[in-house]
Amino acid sequence: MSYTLYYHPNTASLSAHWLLVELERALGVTYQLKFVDFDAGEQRSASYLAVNPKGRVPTLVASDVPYTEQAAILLTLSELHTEAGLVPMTPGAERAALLETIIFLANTLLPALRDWVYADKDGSEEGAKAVRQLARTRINQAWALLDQQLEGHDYLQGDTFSIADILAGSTVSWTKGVEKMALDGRLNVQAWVKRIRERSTWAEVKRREDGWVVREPPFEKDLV
Ligand SMILES: N[C@@H](CCC(=O)N[C@@H](CS)C(=O)NCC(=O)O)C(=O)O
Repeated sequence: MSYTLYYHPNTASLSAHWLLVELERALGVTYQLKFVDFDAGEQRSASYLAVNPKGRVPTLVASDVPYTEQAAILLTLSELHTEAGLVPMTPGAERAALLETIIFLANTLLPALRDWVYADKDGSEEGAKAVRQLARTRINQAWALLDQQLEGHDYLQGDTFSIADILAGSTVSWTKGVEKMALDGRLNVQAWVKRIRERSTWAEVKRREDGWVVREPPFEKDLV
C-alpha cells in the first residue's frame, strides 16, 4: 500500500502523521508527505478540493483512494496494520472501549477545538467570542472526563498505548491556550502527556513537520 499524507504542521493532520511514524518504526511502512500551505490558501485550491472537497487537512491517500477525518484515518490505518498493536481488533470490551473513546473525541473535543481555533472564520467576528466561550467550556469538560479515564492508568486504553492516545495527545500542543486547557490542574493528563511525549516517534514527527510551532493566537490571551 502506498500512502501520501496531506498535512499542515501541528494541526489536525498531526495524529495521522504520528501514526504513520509509529507504523514506520514498528513495521517499516513508508509514506510521502505533501505540505498544504494555509497561508497561501492552498486548502481551498481546485487541485486540493479535488482530493478533499472539505478543504481541510488531514487527507490520507492510500493507493489512490483519499481518506479524510482524522478519527476515521486512524481507525483505517491501524486496522490495515494490526501487527503494530495500536487498535484492539477482537469484538468485545476492549474494542468497545477504544471505539467509545475515539467517538467521544470526534464528537466532543475535536469540534470544540475547531470552534476554539476557527470561530471567526467559520462564523463571524461578532459571534466569535461567545462561540469561543462555549468551546472553552466543552474543551474543559472533555479533558476533565479524560483525566478521570486516566486515573490509575498509563494510557486512555488502560495499559496499552493506542490510537486513542494519538488522537487526543496530538491535539494538546496545537496552541498555547489549548495546551493550558488540557493540562492545568489535571495531574493524570499531565503525567500521560509526559509519558506519550517520551515516545521517540513524537520527537520524530515534530522533526519531520518542518515549521512545527505552538501558536499563541491573540484571542487566547483574553479568554484563557
Ligand atoms: N473533522 C476534521 C477537522 C479537520 C480540520 O479542521 N482541519 C483544520 C486544521 S486543524 C484545517 O484544515 N484548517 C484549514 C481551514 O479550515 O481552512 C478532522 O478531524 O479531521
